[in-house]
Amino acid sequence: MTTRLFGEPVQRREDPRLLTGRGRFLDDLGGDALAAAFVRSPHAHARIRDIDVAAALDVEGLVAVYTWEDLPERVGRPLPLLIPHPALTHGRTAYPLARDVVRHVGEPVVMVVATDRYAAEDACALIEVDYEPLKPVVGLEEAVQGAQLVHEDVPGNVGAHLVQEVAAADGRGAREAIETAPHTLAFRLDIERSASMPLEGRGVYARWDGRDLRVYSSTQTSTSVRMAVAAALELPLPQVEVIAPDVGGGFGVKIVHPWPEEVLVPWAAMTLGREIKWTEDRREHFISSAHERGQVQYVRVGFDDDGRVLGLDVTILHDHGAYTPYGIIVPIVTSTQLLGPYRIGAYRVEFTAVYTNTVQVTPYRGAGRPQGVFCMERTMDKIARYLGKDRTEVREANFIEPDEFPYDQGMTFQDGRPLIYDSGDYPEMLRMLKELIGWDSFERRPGRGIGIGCYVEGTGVGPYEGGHVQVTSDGRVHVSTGLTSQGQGHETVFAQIAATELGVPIERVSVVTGDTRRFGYAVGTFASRAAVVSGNAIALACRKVRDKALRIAADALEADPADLEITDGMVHVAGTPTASIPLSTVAVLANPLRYAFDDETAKATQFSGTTSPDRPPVAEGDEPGLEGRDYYSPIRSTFASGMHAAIVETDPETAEIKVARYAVVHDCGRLINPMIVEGQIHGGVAQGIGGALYERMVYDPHGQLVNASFMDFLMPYATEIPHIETAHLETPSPLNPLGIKGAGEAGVIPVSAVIASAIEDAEGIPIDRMPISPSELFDLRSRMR
Ligand code: MCN
Repeated sequence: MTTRLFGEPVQRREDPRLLTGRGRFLDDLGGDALAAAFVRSPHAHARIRDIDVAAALDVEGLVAVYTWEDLPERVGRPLPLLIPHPALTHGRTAYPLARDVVRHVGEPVVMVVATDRYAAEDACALIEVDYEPLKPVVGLEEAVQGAQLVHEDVPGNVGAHLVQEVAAADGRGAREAIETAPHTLAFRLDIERSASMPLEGRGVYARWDGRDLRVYSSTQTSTSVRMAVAAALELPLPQVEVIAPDVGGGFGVKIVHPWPEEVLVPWAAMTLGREIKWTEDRREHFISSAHERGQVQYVRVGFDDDGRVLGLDVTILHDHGAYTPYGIIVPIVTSTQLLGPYRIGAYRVEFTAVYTNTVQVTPYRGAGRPQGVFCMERTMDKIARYLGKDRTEVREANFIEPDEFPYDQGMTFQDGRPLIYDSGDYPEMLRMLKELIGWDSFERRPGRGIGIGCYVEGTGVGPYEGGHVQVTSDGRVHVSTGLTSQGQGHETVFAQIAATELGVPIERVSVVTGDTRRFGYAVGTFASRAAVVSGNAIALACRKVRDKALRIAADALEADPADLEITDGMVHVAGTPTASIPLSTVAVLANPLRYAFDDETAKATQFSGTTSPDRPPVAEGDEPGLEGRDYYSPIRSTFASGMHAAIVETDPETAEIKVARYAVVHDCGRLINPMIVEGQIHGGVAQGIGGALYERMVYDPHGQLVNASFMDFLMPYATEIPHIETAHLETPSPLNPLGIKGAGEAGVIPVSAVIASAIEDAEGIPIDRMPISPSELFDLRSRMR
């Protein structure tokens, strides 16, 4: 049995439980709880004149009705603005229940608590809210005109404006470099809104026992929900526990905290002294959670005869929806990571984030990068087309070379840290991709095209994560970390890390995530950070435990700790497996208070283990037990990278678009589990194909989301997703002990750019917007004729 499991395609340990219906998701809990439901605004923009709840009070089973007026000061104030930034001069967040103005369809206005959801929904239907409709602001163009304001005190609807500029080596700015470049191009790109669509929506279930509050939430960040709830309800942190049970997907939307419901449900549970649960329905998810993407980009580029970019000037209009709970992280990621694997002469990027009367925008898998990559990769393709060169040749001309790492792009990230690429090998990656897809032998013909897209992704952001590792006297290893899991396979990969570090069979390792009772200090699962940040923290905690185990075993074996190693759960002198002691025994020796149960006599005994009479049972500075805790706090992001290629076929009559082949070369440093990484990439590519060809939020001029259901919002089925061919390149990160980089968002990032590249190749028509449907391609063809 091997214990060197790091890097092995170990089967996902969580799957048998989840696939046989033994998962416990939010709605599987709290069967006896009261149900909450919400009256939500039917208007995109309106003033609330009056709320009449009288008719609802007669509904059988009704327990309570709350409007903003009923909330105590700390609960009723605007929700937190999580990541402030100096450029976000007019950040705005919603009240948990609308106070006087509603700013998008779906905004919660009244909360109802009843004995069951039917009664709660019946009561909601009887509540009359008197609205004075205001003119809504829908769409970026309307927002920038500023004739109508989303927030009365935000002039021009501009929440944030930021310019970042990196000069060329000769000191010239991007605009000057473009003016004097041999060739220039200018164009506009449109990326429509989409959103995370986890199978399980949001949900929260709370119970209060008069002293402690326990909250279950379908969240990506239980520790932050805990802090937010404790602050809002004025409870000391130790009296609040937040547990993320099994979570059926998140894809970004569940990092926002607290959601209004995450404050209101616990508050009502405390107020009524009853258990309360709310689970989001699909329509609520569409109109009351968060969306993303949604940008218009104006691009100017100057380049030389080889296609080398001398200057790039990008102006971005970013649609923020009605509120900015997550600050301006999305446009910041777009603007700072847009440059990808390229060494660009001079770069200027300017973005304006504007408010509209639509659902707020917060990060969705890829978090601003798909938009940035769409911009950069469309630019590369256009340069190639202009110069009549192969698209890969132009990319190669611009690549950062392997000997240029660490490479500083000159940009500053949200947290004020510089964006420095730590490692990578882009030319080799391109060579691998071309071979995988057969780029050089591709037979182009009308209606059949090949496309390419390259990207880098800053992953593993801080500030920190922790790991706790305990070996019990039965030789089992219990690992806990505070971040949550939504399907990424953490139970497996963290067990692989612990098994490898401690030299124990993986069957003996168990992993707990997302439970503040087990681990209170954590940040959360987003930004492809769990493997890097928690993974390294767990490895460091294991190393502490290992050192202690070797110390104790050395005493017992009368050996030098330096001569010992652990294999298959046995500590032994290297090269002499007979001189050994099981890790389980080491765990017993680590605790001077022993407890033993005799099966024959069915008697338990408890006693203090023998120690030397001249030293205390627990040495000064030591702790009882074989366990350890450690934290890992990255100095800055580590940069994963990837290149994708696709072959697309378009129907000459119907303009139907089919992705015939899809190939990925990916570099996330050292792989913990290649099978899980491939699964992550496959899921991401599928999501990306959705974004490229199907998924969009369609608002009418009144701000109504007209496709707010799975009947109308198209998502790809397995039948639309081709087999995805994957190859890995491993350039270890020099920044962290395990040499890893993140992988969770990688699949989705370049897909729109790749599909656009392939359709353009098949059709000979510029594809400057995403998504693109058959009818839009049909229209483009008609216009080109
Ligand atoms: N991994 C690995 N080796 C590496 C890097 C990663 O084996 N060198 C493994 C990790 O151990 C983990 C998985 O790949 O099991 C993803 O790792 P990581 O990149 O650290 O991403 P996170 O675990 O932090 O997950 C977050 C990421 C994000 S940001 C979104 S959005 C997303 C995603 O993961 N949402 C998901 N993948 C998802 N997958 C599912 N099923 N559901 C979601 O909601």
